[in-house]
Parts: sequence; C-alpha cells; structure tokens
Amino acid sequence: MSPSRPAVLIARAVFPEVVEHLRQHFEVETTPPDVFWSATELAERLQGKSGVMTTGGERVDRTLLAACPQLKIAANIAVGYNNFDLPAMTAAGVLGTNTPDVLTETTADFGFALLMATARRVTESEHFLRAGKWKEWSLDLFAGAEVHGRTLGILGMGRIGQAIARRGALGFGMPVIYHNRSRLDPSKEAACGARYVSRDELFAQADHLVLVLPYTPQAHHTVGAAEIARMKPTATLVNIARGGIVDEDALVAALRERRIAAAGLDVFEGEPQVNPALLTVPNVVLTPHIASATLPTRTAMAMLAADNLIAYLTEGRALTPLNPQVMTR
Ligand code: 8YV
Repeated sequence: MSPSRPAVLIARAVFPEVVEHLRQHFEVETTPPDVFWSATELAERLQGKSGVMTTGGERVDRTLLAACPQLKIAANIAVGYNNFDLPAMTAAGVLGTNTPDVLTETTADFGFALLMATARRVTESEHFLRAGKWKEWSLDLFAGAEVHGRTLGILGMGRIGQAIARRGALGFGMPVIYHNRSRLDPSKEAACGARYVSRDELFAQADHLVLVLPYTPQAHHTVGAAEIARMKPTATLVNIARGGIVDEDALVAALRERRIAAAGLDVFEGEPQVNPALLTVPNVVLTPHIASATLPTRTAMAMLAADNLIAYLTEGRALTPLNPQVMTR
C-alpha cells in the first residue's frame, strides 16, 4: 500500500472486478454491505478522497462540494446526471463523467419490452392468473392494444430514443414520429425511420408514446394533465427517463378514467418510494428502475465509471467528461 496513491470512494456496492480494477491504482473505500448513505455521511466518507463513483441516487451539489474541497472527480454510473449540479461542479473545478453508449441498446430493449407489456397487458393478466381468477378462456380476455403497424411516438430523440425508433420501424413496421429540442439531421432520421413532428402532434398522433428525454428543471412535469388530455383514449404511455417528467397524479386520474389505455413506468418521482395511488391502478406496469439492468451492461457502466476515475486521476484526461472545461485548468 503506497500512501502516495490517490484515495477514491465507491458510494454504492459494485461488482468485485470493478473494485479490483480501481485497487490497481487507488486506495479504495467501498460499501459492503450495500447501503445508501445520507448526504452528511457521504461528505464524511469523502474526506481525503480525490474521486467518487456515484449512482443516480447520490447528489453532488454545492453543500457536498463545499464540504469536500479535495474532490476532483465524480464518476456517475448512469447516462443521466440530474443528481449532479454541473455548474457548481464546474465552478469548484470538479469533473463530472457519465456512462453513455454502453447502455443504449440494453435500455432500448427494455423500453420496447415495457411498451409491449403495457400494450398487451402482460402484468395485469399475470396478476389475474396468480390470484386464481382465471376460470374460463374468453374471446376478449385481456384484449390489449395492437403494437405492430401502429404509430410509435418518442419524446427525446438522443441515442436511446433512436435505438427504440429502430426497433419500432425495422422490427415492428411502425410509423415512428418524434419530438426533440433539436431536429435530427435527415440521415439520422432515415437511419431510424423517424419523422419529426411538433410536441402537440406527437401527443395527439402516437398510439404508443415513449419518454426518453433528460430530466432538467424545464422537463419537470412536462407530461401533465394537458398533454395526457391530447392523447388518444386507446394510447399507451411509457416512461424510462426520470420520474419527475410525468405528473403522476394527473396520470393516475387519466388511467382510472380510461382517458388513455395504459401506462408503463420504470422511474418514479421520489423513488424508491412509489406514489401509493399508482399501486391501486390496474392498467399500469411498474418496474423498479431496471431499464439498463443486465449484468453485462451494468458491469460495462461501472467499468466505464472506473476508467474515467483512473484516466482523470492518473493522466488528467477522461473518456466521457460532462464538463471538460475543468480538465484544461
Ligand atoms: C442507472 C439510468 O442504472 O443511466 C441512467 O441514467 O437511469 C440507469 O441506467 C441508474 O441511474 C443508476 O445509476
């Protein structure tokens, strides 16, 4: 053990090979058994540490930065980084990194799986069967919404949105429409078979609408009662982005009154707490933030976060920096 090696903290338990990889370069403090530390405890454990590996649950904000002046890098094991106050990190000279690309296809697979489960009432019908309620087959038993050939809508057309679009257009023969802050260039639109529409048209025309936009203060409750009211009564809504994007109370009211057919949610405002009203509605599929959860992908995400820590603390560069301007200081 060399005292000159930088020290890093792994805030949540990661796979042993990732810890070993970091131990080649750093003094590593980790957290077996896996616990979620309070902000105060995180700051305490970060004393003397140059780097931290975070997940979407740990906030790196002004208070934490002020308490940890020796911190140089926070490497998030997530592509989303709404847990980072990036301007505050930049002002403090702390690099933030995320894990794009390695999770794109896996997350798109899950987005499509959730769309299918929602449209075809997979969990609702399984609950019915497990409860011993299946006495007779009937022609309309759990008759759901058609998927193939129906219009797929995507709000937020980054890498994951485009990967979902390809699945819909090429695999299921779906016309794909999307809305995004900026329109894709024509070659990208052609590659994923998607047509740009206004926000209003997206809500009105989609048979199945998937939310994949980043969570920013502007995106808070961007899907509320007014947007849901524009949707077809036969439509479904899937959210694999962040919980705060959807006004859950407005969604529950719409699902109860069948103003839309069904919803699929992998993310929740205030997770891991789930709005209790959602648990009382049958036409919603609920999963615990698992869109990127395959072992190979979660391992690749954690390894990329580790490689960012190693590259930055040993060579002053990073693979996927969010605020690269701090690297040149
Ligand atoms: C993460 C995610 O697993 O990458 C993201 O933005 O939402 C998930 O893939 C989750 O945020 C835990 O860090």
